[in-house]
Amino acid sequence: MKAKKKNVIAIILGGGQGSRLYPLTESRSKPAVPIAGKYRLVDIPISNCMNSDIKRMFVLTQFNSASLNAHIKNTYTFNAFSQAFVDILAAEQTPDNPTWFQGTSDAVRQCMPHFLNHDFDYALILSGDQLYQMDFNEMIEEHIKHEADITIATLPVNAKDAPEFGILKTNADSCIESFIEKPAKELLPEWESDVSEQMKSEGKHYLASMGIYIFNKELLVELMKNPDTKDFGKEIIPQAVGKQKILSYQYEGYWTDIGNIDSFFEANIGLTDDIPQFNLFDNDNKIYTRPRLLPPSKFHHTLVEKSLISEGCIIHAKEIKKSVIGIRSRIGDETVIQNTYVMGNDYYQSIDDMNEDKANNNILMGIGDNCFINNALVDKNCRIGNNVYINGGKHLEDVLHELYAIKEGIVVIKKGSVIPDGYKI
Ligand code: ADQ
Ligand code: ADP
Repeated sequence: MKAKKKNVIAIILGGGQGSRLYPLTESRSKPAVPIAGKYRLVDIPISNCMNSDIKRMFVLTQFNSASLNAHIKNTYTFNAFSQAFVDILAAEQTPDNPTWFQGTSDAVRQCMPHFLNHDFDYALILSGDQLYQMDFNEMIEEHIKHEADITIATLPVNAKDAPEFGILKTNADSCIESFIEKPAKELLPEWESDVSEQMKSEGKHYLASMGIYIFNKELLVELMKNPDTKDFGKEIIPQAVGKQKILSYQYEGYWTDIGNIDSFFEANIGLTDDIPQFNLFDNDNKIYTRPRLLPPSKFHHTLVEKSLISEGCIIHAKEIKKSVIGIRSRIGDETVIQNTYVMGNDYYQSIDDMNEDKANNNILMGIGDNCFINNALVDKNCRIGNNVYINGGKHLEDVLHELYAIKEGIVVIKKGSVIPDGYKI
């Protein structure tokens, strides 16, 4: 029998209000948040799709920021004969639909007419805020082989993390027999699964949904007809259990949610480990992003330890440790940066511009001289003066300030903030 053609579109859920990543999402949509110095969040699921040969992608977002548009338009330009595309679909008000997306499946439901303009047999639904590398072809092959209606990617998690996820149990054929969205801790004992010895030894006894789904087209069309169901985890999946054949596709590689400040920070700083769990240095699984044609980074006399330095930086600093430094960063003399993600700048200041700023006692773009920055996220286009002291850590309480926010001890300097000389946090 001839193998069935894998005719797949990808639907990337680009985020609701983005409140968990605030203030990084104050002026941009979540998929446009810069990650790892030179990428944006949306590059991760898009790259996974491209590396899996899935080249028709929709990014669903609550609002369409200029930076997301520019990034997608300038990055994912395909040959006219390839049929490949990345389309941004933003929540839109129409006469019958005055509201924003009310949840993940509501977002898919509202965009259904756009998907149906294309020929497809399977829809691959992905989250936009996860860091992982996965070959979706294997998952699609399993879906087809088992003649499933829905397939969910799953991974074993421990009891501490289980209440954050959809938790499920399968039968001997890996079909999902029961599912509960974000179970209370007290309910967990009923939800243990028979996981591999390796996972047991790591205390990971529960099978969690990764929020990655394959749906057969006809079923998706049918399920999306009901405007009362708004969310995949809360409604669509639990209601499909027992009615549809739902396969669990178990994954045991590195995967992490980067939907809040704490996990976003950890994921970025984790890239500076000796052997990071997420591999940016992989010939076969490239992470795509915008080719910006920036010059090489230039250092004066800096001790750099376990750090990622992006292109186009001019760095005088004394010391950079366990940090990720983004494109076009400028860092002044004697400055020390530790455990920090500096996102960089969108453009350079010209020499004339800098001289004018100096003459007017304005602070230059980038980070000044003699600063100390630890446990922080510095958003793009900030102007941090001289002798600034920012020491994040658990000793700090959560704060929302005009220039910055503190969340779980991480100091987030807002995009474009001007931090005066000698400022202390
Ligand atoms: P959560 O991650 O809590 O649980 P949710 O917050 O709904 O689910 O987000 C899923 C994805 O959809 C995220 O990428 C999010 O940004 C995006 N999203 C949310 N609301 C959206 C909207 N209105 N429009 C567009 N995109 C939106 C889900 C499942 C769990 C599963 C975890 C795995 O419900 O069962 O275990 O994902 O992370
Ligand atoms: P990234 O992909 O991280 O945004 P870009 O190369 O796209 O990096 O950055 C260029 C962005 O900065 C563009 O959106 C551009 O319009 C903006 N930009 C360029 N020069 C200036 C400037 N002088 N002032 C403000 N914004 C600028």
